[in-house]
Amino acid sequence: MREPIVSAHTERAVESRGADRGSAVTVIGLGSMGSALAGAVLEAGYPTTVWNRTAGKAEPLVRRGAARAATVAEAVSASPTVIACVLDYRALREILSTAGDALAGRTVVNLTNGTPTEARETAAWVEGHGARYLDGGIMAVPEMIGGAESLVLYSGSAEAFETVEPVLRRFGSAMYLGADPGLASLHDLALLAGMYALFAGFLHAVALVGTEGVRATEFTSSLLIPWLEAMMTSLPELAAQIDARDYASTESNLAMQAVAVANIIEASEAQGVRAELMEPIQELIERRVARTGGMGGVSALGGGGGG
Ligand code: FVH
Repeated sequence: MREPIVSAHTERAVESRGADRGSAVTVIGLGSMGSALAGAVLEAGYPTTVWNRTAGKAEPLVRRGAARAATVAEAVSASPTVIACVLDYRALREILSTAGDALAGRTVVNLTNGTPTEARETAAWVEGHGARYLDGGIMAVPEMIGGAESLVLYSGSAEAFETVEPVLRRFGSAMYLGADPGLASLHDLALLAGMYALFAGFLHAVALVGTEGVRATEFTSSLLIPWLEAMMTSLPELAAQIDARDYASTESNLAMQAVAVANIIEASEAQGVRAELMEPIQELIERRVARTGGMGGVSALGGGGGG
C-alpha cells in the first residue's frame, strides 16, 4: 500500500491555486452531503455546476452562484472534475449511465458509500468509458465538511488524486490509501463498524441504567465517556497482539469476561431490557472459551470469527 498522504486543513489557504486556474467542478447528487460538498467548492471559488434528480434541491446552490445542469451529460461535460455523492452505487450507476460519451477524459470522484467490490466494479466501468476514477469514503457528517475534523479517505488512480487534490482539500483532510479503488471503502466501512459497535454499547448502557430512572445525559457525561476513554487506551496493545497473533498476555482473560457478559445479559433481561445488542459478543466469547478454555483476552476474538 502506498504511504497515506494526509493534507492538513490548515494548508488550504495557500493551496487554492485550483480555484485561481478556474478549474471547474461538477457535483452530482445534492442530498445533505452532496449539498455540503458543492457548497465547499463554491465557497472556494471554483466554477461549480450541479445536478440532482430532484432539481429543486439545486436552488440554494444556484442562489450562491452554481450553474444548474439540465441533464447528467450536461453536468459531466461542464467540468474536468466530476464529484458524485448519492445514496448508493445503484443510483450512481443509473445516473452515470445516462452521461453517454461525456465521461471520456474526466476525473470521476465518487464519494457514495458502498462496498470495496462496488468500488472496484465502478472503477472498471468508469475507466472503460475513458475517465479516471477515484473512490472516497467520507468520515464526517455534512456540517463538518470543510472543517478541521473532517477526513475523507481516497483510493484509485494516484494521478487523479494528485490532479484534484486541491479541490478535495476543500472537504477536509484528504488521505490517499492506494491504487486499489476498494481501499477507501474498506477503511470507511471498518471505521463505521467501530462507530456502530460503540453506538450499540452506548444504547444498551443508557437503557440499562434508565430502568432505574438514571438520565442518559447524566450517566453519559459523568460515567460512560470517562470509562470508554479509559478503555480506548488499551486498543493499541490489543492491536499489537492481533498483529503478532499473540493473545496470551492479558490480565482479563476470556473465561472471566464470559461471566461478566452473562451477568450483563441476565441483569438486562431482569430489568426489562432486551439483550440483543450484547448477544453477539457473548456468542463470540463463549465460542472462544469452548475452544481454548478461556485463556487470552479480547484480542483473541479478532477477525470476527471468535478465534
Ligand atoms: N449524511 C451523512 O451523515 C453521511 C456522512 C458520510 C457519507 N454519507 C454518504 O453520502 C452519500 C449521500 O448521503 P446524503 O446524506 O447526501 O443522503 P441523502 O440526503 O439521503 O441524499 C441522497 C441523494 O441520492 C440521490 N438519489 C437517491 N436515489 C437516487 C436515484 N435512484 N437516482 C438518482 N439520484 C438518487 C438523491 O436524489 P433526490 O432524492 O434528491 O432526487 C439525493 O441527491 C451516501 O452514500 C451516504 O452513505 C453521508
